Amino acid sequence: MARLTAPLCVLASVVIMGIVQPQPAAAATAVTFGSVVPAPVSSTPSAGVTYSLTSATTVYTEAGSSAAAAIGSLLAAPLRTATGYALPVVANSAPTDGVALLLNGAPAQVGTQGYQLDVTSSAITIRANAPAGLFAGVQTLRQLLPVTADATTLQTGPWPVPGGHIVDYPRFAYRGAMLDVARHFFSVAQVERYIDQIALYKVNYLHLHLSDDQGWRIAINSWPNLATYGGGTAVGGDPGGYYTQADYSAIVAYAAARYVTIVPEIDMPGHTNAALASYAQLNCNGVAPNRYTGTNVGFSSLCVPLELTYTFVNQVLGEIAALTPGPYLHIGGDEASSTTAADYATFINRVQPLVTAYGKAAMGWHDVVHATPLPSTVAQFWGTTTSDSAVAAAAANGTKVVMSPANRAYLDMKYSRKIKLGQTWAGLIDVDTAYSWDPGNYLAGVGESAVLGVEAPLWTETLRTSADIEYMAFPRLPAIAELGWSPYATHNLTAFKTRLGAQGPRWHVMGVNYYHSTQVTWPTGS
Ligand code: TNX
Repeated sequence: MARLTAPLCVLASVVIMGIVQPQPAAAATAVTFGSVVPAPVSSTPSAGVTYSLTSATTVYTEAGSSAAAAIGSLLAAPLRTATGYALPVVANSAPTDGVALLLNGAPAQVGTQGYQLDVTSSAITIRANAPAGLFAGVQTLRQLLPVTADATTLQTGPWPVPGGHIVDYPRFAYRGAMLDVARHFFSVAQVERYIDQIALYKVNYLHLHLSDDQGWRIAINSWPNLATYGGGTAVGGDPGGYYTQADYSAIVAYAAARYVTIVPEIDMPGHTNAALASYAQLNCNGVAPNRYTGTNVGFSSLCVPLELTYTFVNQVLGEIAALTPGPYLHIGGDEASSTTAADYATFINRVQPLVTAYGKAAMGWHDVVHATPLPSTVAQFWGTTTSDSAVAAAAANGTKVVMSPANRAYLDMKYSRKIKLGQTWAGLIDVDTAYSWDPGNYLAGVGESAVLGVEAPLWTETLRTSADIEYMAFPRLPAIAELGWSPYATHNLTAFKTRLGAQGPRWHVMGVNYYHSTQVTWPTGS
């Protein structure tokens, strides 16, 4: 298994006889106002100005806002661990000291997801128009604190934050990551760990690929065998697993508290062997296939002429919709090579209204544009070319597109031939390739206004552990996250490699297993 030797000198602590010995100052000087990922819209450092977090610091949150209070607690909890300070969270809408998370006084310009952050010698003030913006501002603040603030053990200060002024808001509304929990199953705790990691980079959607040929991963009460039988397998004969509905709801709630919306995917009509194996009556020939643990694609299809297929799909979508507060249900639709083109269109056109009847919009891999997309349907582009006439025609007709070009944004592609994890079918993707494209000006005929956002999918045929996930996601996920958040005017590969490098010591203290790409400018000596 590919593993990284962590940089040795980036930590502001050394282990002596098993005890972490804090080494002050080193990390405290490392953070600069210009090292935030994703790059803010505008950021102005105040030379010579520093705020110091101390044992007297209070976290103030907008009075009357339980959301602001909850964000304050999410900020304070890990800081208490690292600093040892009490850091009480107190309601106060007009404080004059401490760290303030306020829902008043933000510029209208930052919208509902953006924020304004001011660091003076006496206070840190984050102002937003809505809680999502406060949460985003807190993620920026975390990156302005010394690296050791992210440690999970007590560290020695000081805790300086560089002074300055940031006004920041996203370029695209949808900034996603996808985790394939079907090829390999990942526990609730593992998914939550990934949510924490993506939220740090202002990713606000997590698409969960909940079903595929190799496994069905969510309990459906009306079709119980899907999970109990269809969930029992994984690629390579590895252990399967599934989320109970309570598990899924726990993931949804954990994500929501971090301003991440879950997009559940039931992939169909292809990629359905686990379902077809679980219920013989769903098969056109009435015979259930064996369960499948290989990695081929395109061999399975729901039975399009069969009426029971739509009862099944409707009940599955109904149960998932009831557990999903987010606006999208992803219906897959990719690689349906065992479904005729006519059947494919029939199927997608029958399923889209089932989704909208539950008050949701359908998302689908961009293959769905070969059916007739409803106005609310979102197409997720996963191609490897920069032109696709069918997607362009759909976009011209109003279909919104999420950009996940496989040769840029697929986190399961290898960085280089040398690494063991991952695949190569869409090419090798190191940081340059992941970063060097413009989502709003990439696919012919799909301009900025047709692009809802970007998503970095992580398919898990070759991945089994959280360490595997992290090795593929870091450092590329922050590159895709930056393309989704930052104005293209900030796009600069050289500067990005330095900002990205500054994240390395943070990942190290957080225990994130990242790939030490030679394309990144890691801090000197790391
Ligand atoms: C293609 S991309 C797939 C998945 C695989 C992935 C591996 C897409 C919509 N389908 O079934 O897991 O390649 O990279």
